[in-house]
Amino acid sequence: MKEKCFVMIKPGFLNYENEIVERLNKIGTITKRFQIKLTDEILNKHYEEHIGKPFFAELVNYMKSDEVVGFEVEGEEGLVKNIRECVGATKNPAPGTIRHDFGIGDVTKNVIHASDSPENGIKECQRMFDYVEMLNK
Ligand code: IDP
Ligand code: MG
Repeated sequence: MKEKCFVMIKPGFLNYENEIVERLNKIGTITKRFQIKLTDEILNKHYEEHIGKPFFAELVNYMKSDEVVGFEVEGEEGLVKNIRECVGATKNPAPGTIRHDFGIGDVTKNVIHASDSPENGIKECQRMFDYVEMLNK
């Protein structure tokens, strides 16, 4: 079964887009891209599972502070797992991962987002690219 993953370069790290794309291209195929500043409304949906957690306000404030770059990545079974491995852990990412290699050792400002399951990959790509398309109408 084909999989989709939503990947997003977080504010302040867009200068690493080429290096990040090079790594993603080894795992899957980038089929869509946007560059935009996100709002509270869409971030509340995207990070819904974290509403009420102590880091939520800081996370949303950071995520809307500047432009992000979003990608839809497509690939074969295992795509989402392989992208998550390439991205690295939320805390203390290992050397060789995107979060380690381009990061600044900050748990919130951790370079990149990637969907955590094939189901969420489809949902997040749909939501984000529908949103951007709606803005462009
Ligand atoms: P993930 O991005 O590795 O999937 P999640 O647990 O889904 O991690 O958390 C979403 C985002 O919230 C993280 O990427 C990070 O930016 C932020 N975050 C998660 N846990 C913490 C925390 O304990 N302190 C501060 N920020 C956090
Ligand atoms: Mg997550």
